[in-house]
Amino acid sequence: MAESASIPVLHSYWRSSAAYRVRIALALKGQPYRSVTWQMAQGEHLQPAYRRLAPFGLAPFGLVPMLDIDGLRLQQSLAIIEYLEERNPEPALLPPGRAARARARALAQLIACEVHPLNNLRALKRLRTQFGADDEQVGEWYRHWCHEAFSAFEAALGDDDGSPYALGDAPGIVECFLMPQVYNARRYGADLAPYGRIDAIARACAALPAFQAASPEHQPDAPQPAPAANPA
Ligand SMILES: N[C@@H](CCC(=O)N[C@@H](CS)C(=O)NCC(=O)O)C(=O)O
Repeated sequence: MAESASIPVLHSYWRSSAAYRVRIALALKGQPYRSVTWQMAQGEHLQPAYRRLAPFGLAPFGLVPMLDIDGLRLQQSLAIIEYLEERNPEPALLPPGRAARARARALAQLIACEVHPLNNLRALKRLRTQFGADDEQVGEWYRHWCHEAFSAFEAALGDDDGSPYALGDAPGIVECFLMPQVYNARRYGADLAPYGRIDAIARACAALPAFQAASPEHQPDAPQPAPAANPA
């Protein structure tokens, strides 16, 4: 059956790592889309204008992203990416073979389920409002969970097999989840030196146009750099 011809709309925020995952997947698939952005820093994702768009009441927290595609409004980055994979199987984001796919999903979920919820905006805000945590303490919290997850992730990647990517010779679902977490980790000053494979994967991905197009600084709502001063 022919898919709807209308261009998908991604509800996004430039710094949202869950939206960043979906942007990478869309770019790797070569799927054009339009962005509608909600300024999370100003709480726009919590306002009725955004919340009423969510179809299944899945947005008690007004979560970003949401993908409007084929007449559906999809939430949860993993579900969205799996939908894109089933809709347009090539280029594949999941590796061939049940066992390899289970491994890829496990690595993606290590990021999505085990660390990201602990580092999310509302969790970090709660540390401040309920426990009076300051910037330094919030940073410590972030880096603690990031190191726990990255240690497990690095171990789960196993020995270097010569490929610059996590599984196989092309980036896929694992990189969709890993790259935004690395971006956040750098933002919070986590030391990535102990994670050689993660660092190598992130460097390989950063060189690819799909990852560059999806990166936070290339989003329409990202702060624009100040224009260079006119040389006298
Ligand atoms: N499990 C969700 C997580 C979505 C999520 O947490 N999004 C963040 C931005 S990265 C958000 O909307 N946070 C709002 C908040 O914490 O108030 C997914 O994978 O899509």
